[in-house]
Amino acid sequence: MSVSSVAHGSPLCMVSDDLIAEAERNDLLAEATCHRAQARRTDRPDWRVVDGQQFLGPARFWYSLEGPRREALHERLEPRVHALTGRPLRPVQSNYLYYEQGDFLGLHHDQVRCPYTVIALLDGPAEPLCLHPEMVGVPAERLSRLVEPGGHTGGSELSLNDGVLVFAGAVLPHHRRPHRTAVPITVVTFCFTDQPD
Ligand SMILES: O=C(O)CCC(=O)C(=O)O
Repeated sequence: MSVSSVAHGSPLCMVSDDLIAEAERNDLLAEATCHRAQARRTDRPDWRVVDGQQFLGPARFWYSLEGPRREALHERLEPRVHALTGRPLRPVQSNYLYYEQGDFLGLHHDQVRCPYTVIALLDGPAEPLCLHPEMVGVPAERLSRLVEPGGHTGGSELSLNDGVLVFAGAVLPHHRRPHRTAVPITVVTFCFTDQPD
């Protein structure tokens, strides 16, 4: 998928091969690797709804909010994301995510305050992220009836090996299937908001 559908005049999903430079990616991987040992665990056996709209399905993975280099890149991404999406946005939250064998991220939305999320693969044999354009606009309580134990199935597969994903994660439900191999993967995510400080 390169560019895709458009919702309310804004692109739902884009893949960029130059949003993050190779040197920046290597720098992030080095930082993510440093923080791996202190990463925190998300282990959410059930779904829940946040802010009345954000659906969060079951999930199991490690994450780290540490990382000044990631935060500095988040700031530098702002004009690049503006150029891509046509919208002035402000960096709010970013994370390193680590998936080991069996870890997954079930069907979910990103935070309501973030019209765009940027996701890049830093390391490892990642399977595709699965996007669900057919579920845009489906209310959270209806998504809850679609929850499957251990993640989810279906969706349009998007390989993070093709580039950096810039997408409307707050409205476009997505999931990552359980990671199958013993070699872990490391992912970085950056959220951008249009809300005032
Ligand atoms: O695991 C991934 O590739 C993306 C993580 C994700 O979906 C998210 O942070 O919302």
